[in-house]
Amino acid sequence: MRSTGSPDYDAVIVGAGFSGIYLLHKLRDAGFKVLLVDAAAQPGGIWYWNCYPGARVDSQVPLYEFSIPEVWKSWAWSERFPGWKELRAYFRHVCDTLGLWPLMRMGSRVESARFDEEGRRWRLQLEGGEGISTHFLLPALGFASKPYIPDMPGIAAFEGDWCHTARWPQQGIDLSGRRIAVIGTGASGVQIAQEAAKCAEKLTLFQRTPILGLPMRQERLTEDIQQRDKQGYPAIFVRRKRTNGGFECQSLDISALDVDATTRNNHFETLWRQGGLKFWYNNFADILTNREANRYAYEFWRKKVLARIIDPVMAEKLAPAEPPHPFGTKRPSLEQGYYEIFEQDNVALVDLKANAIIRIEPQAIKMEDGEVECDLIIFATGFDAGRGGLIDMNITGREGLPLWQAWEDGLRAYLGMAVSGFPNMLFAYGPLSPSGFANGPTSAEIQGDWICDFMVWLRRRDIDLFEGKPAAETGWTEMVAAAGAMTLFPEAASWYMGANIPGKKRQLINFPSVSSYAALCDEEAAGSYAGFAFE
Ligand code: N01
Repeated sequence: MRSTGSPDYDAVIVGAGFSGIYLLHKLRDAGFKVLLVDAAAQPGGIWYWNCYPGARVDSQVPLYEFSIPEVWKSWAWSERFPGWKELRAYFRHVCDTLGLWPLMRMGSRVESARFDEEGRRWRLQLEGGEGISTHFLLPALGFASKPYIPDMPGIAAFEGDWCHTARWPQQGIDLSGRRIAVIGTGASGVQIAQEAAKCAEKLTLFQRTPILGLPMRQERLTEDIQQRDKQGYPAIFVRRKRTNGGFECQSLDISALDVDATTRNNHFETLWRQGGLKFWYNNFADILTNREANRYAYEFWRKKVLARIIDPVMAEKLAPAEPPHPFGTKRPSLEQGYYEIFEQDNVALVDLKANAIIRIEPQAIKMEDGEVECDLIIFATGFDAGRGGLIDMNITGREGLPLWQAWEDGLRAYLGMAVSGFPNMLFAYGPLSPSGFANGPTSAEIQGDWICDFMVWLRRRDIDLFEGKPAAETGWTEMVAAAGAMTLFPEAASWYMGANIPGKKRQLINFPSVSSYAALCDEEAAGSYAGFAFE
């Protein structure tokens, strides 16, 4: 490394979620001088910030954990779909087992990161004023680190409490006896609503688009059961890298149109009974690419849900005859009694498409028709997915180019990891990688292994600087768009398409298959990283 002495670190990782922790483990073991920083007080990433009642993962044990033997062999879960407290404990277990704590600086926010051309290093400014320098910058912020709160006139004068689900106070909020408004019915809205319905004096959900919820089928797990099942874990961990979603299996290779109605319904029924996201990722081959196949899935889903709702007006709002979007093109949330809460006297639904919010009053939400009194407003309104956290980190590349400006006309990135003009920076779980489409740990391990191998390759050749080539980046960005165009995803106004944020360019922000992604990354390595320029 040239110029004014060595930087403080070979690599600084930002973010202590799955991607950041895995990178730390790999790079430390590969002999790099590495530091991880995170604004949160504890590791866990999303599971630190989203500590609202009911927050839990939608991938069943053992999919949502590392494949590192010393970690999984010494850990047991209490539920098939663990909640945020247990996930946080798991992260502590990982850091204990792998001995990572000395390399982690928690409670330390990166205010800015600037590439110093002269010194060939990244200069990071931490909250509080401390500056550190690093050869490589590895942001691992997750896809959902920047909450989105829509403009709501009057919110500043609201006399009750309000917060976003992803900025839930660490000390918690007691929901009992409150008059609660939940805005948004994505996965976060569903989870908090199920809990609030149990104890709120009044819970009102403000729904713009109905969620197409799938039954979770939660189960308690014992250590004995897991001890027995652990024999099969290594095979599952291998298999999950060979699927599109990073789960243990994937879609069938037959079309929903190539089987008779009985066969089709039998398969739907089997997936439905198994619960979890299987109705999404283990369904017929063309559910997400063919309108007719997709409609069959929707009709099955609707019939199941209608059987659980007594009031026909409510039924049409929650499970309309016309699909709000093709099934599965917004992430289906796993529910636990969600449809039943609307039978309770203390629960109401406002259909925002028929009755929009005009403003927030000091003690109520005022709509076009009427108002809802409340003392707690919960924004479950999602995230500026993919780019939001990275832009907030104030990253500046060559010639003072800020990342937000590089992405002004849309997200672009090579391999979903590198942006030209930003040398020696690779982000994990970022835009145009599988991230939001993929099971987190699967994606974290594929990218973490690849990044570590790349850094070792650079070290062996004494290469000081790398940068994604603009042509490779354009090719990758166009390829992700072309892959998206072959699916029904562009038909939904979802965060997958960047459509949930006013002014954000509509484009598929995730690469649609983990296994193909891994193969392309392997190809890049086998081809001596031809998509990168080196100095
Ligand atoms: O956010 P979302 P989320 N006025 O963007 C509505 C993961 N996750 O936090 O659909 C009124 O999905 C918006 O309406 P519409 C998972 O990958 C996982 O729930 O745009 N409403 C929608 O209903 C998930 O997909 C878990 O019409 C407004 C909601 O807010 C991702 O994170 C749990 C509005 C936002 O839904 C994001 O989920 C939680 C406005 N101006 C999250 N703007 C697990 O189970 C938006 N909305 C693991």
